[in-house]
Order: sequence, then structure tokens, then C-alpha cells
Amino acid sequence: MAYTDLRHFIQALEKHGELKRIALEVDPILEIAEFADRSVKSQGPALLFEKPKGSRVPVLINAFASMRRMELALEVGSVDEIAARISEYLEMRMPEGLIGKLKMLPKLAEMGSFFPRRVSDGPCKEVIHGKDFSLSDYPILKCWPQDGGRYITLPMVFSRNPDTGKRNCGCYRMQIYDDRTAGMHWQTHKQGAEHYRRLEKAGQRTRMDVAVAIGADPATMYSAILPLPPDLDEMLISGFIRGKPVEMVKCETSDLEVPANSEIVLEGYVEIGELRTEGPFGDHTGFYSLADDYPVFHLTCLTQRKRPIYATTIVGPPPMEDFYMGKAIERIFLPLMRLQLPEVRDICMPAEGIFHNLILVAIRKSYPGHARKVMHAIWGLGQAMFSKCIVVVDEEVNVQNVREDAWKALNNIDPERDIPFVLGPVD
Ligand SMILES: Cc1cc2nc3c(=O)[nH]c(=O)nc-3n(C[C@H](O)[C@H](O)[C@H](O)COP(=O)(O)O)c2cc1C
Ligand SMILES: [Mn+2]
Repeated sequence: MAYTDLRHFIQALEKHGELKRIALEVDPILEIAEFADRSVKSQGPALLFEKPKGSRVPVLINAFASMRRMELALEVGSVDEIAARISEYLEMRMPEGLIGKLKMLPKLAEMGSFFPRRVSDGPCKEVIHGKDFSLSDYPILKCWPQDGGRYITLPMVFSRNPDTGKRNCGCYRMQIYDDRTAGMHWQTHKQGAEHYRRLEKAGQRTRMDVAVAIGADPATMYSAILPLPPDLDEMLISGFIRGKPVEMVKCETSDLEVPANSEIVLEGYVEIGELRTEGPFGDHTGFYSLADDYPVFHLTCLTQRKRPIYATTIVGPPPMEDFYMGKAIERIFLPLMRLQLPEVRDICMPAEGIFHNLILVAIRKSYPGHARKVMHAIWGLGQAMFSKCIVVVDEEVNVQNVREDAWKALNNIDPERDIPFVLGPVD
């Protein structure tokens, strides 16, 4: 049964002993992050800070920070079940004969039921602030001592492709500048940045509508980080994962839509051409990302539930919450990778490789040079383009066992012959 919203998921976490409430006053400036870091490093539960200092809004963190919690979030016994469901659809072909076609009808009907649905109202509109509102009312974290400020770290950022009209939702951190402006850290390869570039190039409009939802049912929140192809709607994929359409409601000040079950919605725009220094930020690499110029998000309206919950995360030296979110991506996307590359048996992105520094790949090798073909193919696959090192091993090596991989790979390579260097985009 699909979660209706974030609080429904919180109930489930609590029921399964996966959540701890903290009634003590804790400061969103550095303190909450420190608790969250220690908790995830010691396999602790998700944390709900009921009394963040300086705000009446509780803070949820580490809600996805273990494989068990990922399974609860996606409502599966194992994330491999989602991979299996994807494979089932991928293998679906038009069958022969009437009986065969009739048998397919239920599957096709199921597919139709994943599409997002527009509704006229929703809990995210319980309170509408058109005039008096400030980002400082929310317990937005400062995560690390040298961070440039407070950051919204787990938003769902909605925008539309100006050419196709297709919606995108991506998770891009936002640095708080003041009551109503924030940095919009969409990296140049991401869809938000692509929409911005297209508008800039068209040169007709000076503003790009952007809506930011914070906190929703977990599949919808999770869909914002999935490395989907451009123009594939994250809300459709969330519907597929939940087995229930995502209900979307129109914004007050733009034509964008946001999940009706959101906790908090920031409506606004990015001014084309306006850039401002963003960062530094203690990043998922475990190092600070340096300050750089990014677009500025201007808040024009804020809508929320009566008593919203603020969902966030911190990234830093691995493993952090994002490792578990990424591990689930690794499992869910394997069947899609195998569609292009059936010789791939398994892949592993170990925590220390922070997603883009290392991918271990086991293949069924059929010919000389096969490993090189696989490497180049992976560099050509969506966000796998960021992979700094791809290590290809034979299928009998268990890529999930990093010790075994280091041992066998290092023992058997002739570095001069076996390591090709190439140029490509980086994270
Ligand atoms: C916790 C977390 C924070 C993230 N922060 C950013 C960010 O600040 N900028 C960015 O471009 N991607 C960030 N990402 C990665 C994107 O969400 C991810 O690449 C996503 O697939 C982008 O979606 P898009 O392809 O629709 O643009 C973050 C991911 C996670 C899990
Ligand atoms: Mn996308």
C-alpha cells in the first residue's frame, strides 16, 4: 500500500524500530549534522528532531540511511524486487494471437495507472504565504564548519523543458542567502541547468519558473535523485515504484506542479543571467567543494502544511545516507544497464568510491578487448559518464566483495597494457 505522505512513512519507520525521536533542543547549526553523522556511522536509526533550536518545525534526517530503510521507503523486501519488476516490463513484447494479447491487458492497464494525476488541492496548500514568510522560519542545517551557510540538502526541484514542455524533478542543494533567496546548485550536466541554458539561448524570457518541494512520500522524494534520461518524468517513475499515481497540484504563482502531499513548497523563479557565489560545501566526496557561481532562486510564495516536517540529509565522508540511496540505484538500474550490455553480470559502487570515483564491473568475457568495450559503453551511459575509474573483472569475481576485487584485479593486471586513460566529463 503506497505511503500517502512523509508522516505515513515516519509512522512505518517508527513501527519497525527504525526511527528515534529527539525531544531535546538541538541546534540546526552544526549540531543536528553531528548527531546524524554519528548515527549513520554506527548503523543508528533515522532521527526526528522535534525541537530544533530557533524553529517550530521538526527535522527528519537519515530516513533513507540503511538498506532496511530503503526497503521500507520503496515498500519492498529487497530493492532487487524493483529491478525484477523493471525487467518484467522490459521483456514485455506484443504476444501472438488473441489469447496472448488478452493476457497482456492487465499489465498494460497497470502501466496506465502509474501516470501522475492532477488534483485541485492538497495538504501542501493548508497554509499559503503570499506575503509574510521567510526561509529563516525553517530549521535549515549548516552541516560542516566551513560551509558557506545553511543548505537545503534534500529538495525536489521542479522545472520544465522550454522546448518540449516536459517536467523535470532533480535534487539540487540550495544555499540560503537571505529570507527569500537561495543558491540553485544544479550542476551543468543536470536537467535543471539544461532548461536554464535553453531559456538563456532562446533569449525571450528573463525568468525561469522553479518550484521546490520539501518532504513527500518517500518514493517521490527518492525519484528526484534517480539518474533518468532527460525528459523522462520522475513523477511517472515514482508512480511505478509506489504502484500508485503521484497526485500533483498547480503552484499558486506559476504553471508548475508539485506533489500535493508535500510538506513545504517554495515557489519562485531563477533570473536568467543572475549568478552568485555558492559554497563552499562539505560534499559527498568527504571534502569541501569550492565556491563557484550558480543561479539564484527567488522565492515568491511559500505554501505548507499546518505543521510541516522538514526533511533533510547531510553528506560527507562515506558512508552517509546518500550511500544507501545510491546503493539502491545501483541495484535498480542494473537491469537497464544489462539491456544495453547483456555481458554485464553485476556492478558495485563501493562507499569509498563515492559513486563517481569507482565502478566495479563483472562481465562474461567473450573476446579480447571486451573489457575496453564495456568501459567505453559505461562512460556513454547517462550519469555513469562521471565514473573516474571503471574496473572490469571476470564474472567469477564477486564485485560486491571489494577485498576480493582489489586482490584479483591488482594481481592480474599488467598496468602498462591494461589501463587505458581517456578524457571525459567529471562530476
Ligand atoms: C543528497 C543529495 C544531494 C545532491 N545534491 C546535488 C546538487 O547539489 N547538485 C546536483 O547537480 N546534483 C545533486 N545531486 C544529484 C542529483 O540529484 C542527481 O544527479 C539527479 O539524477 C539529477 O536529476 P536530473 O537528471 O533530473 O537533473 C544530489 C543527490 C543527493 C542524493
Ligand atoms: Mn531528470
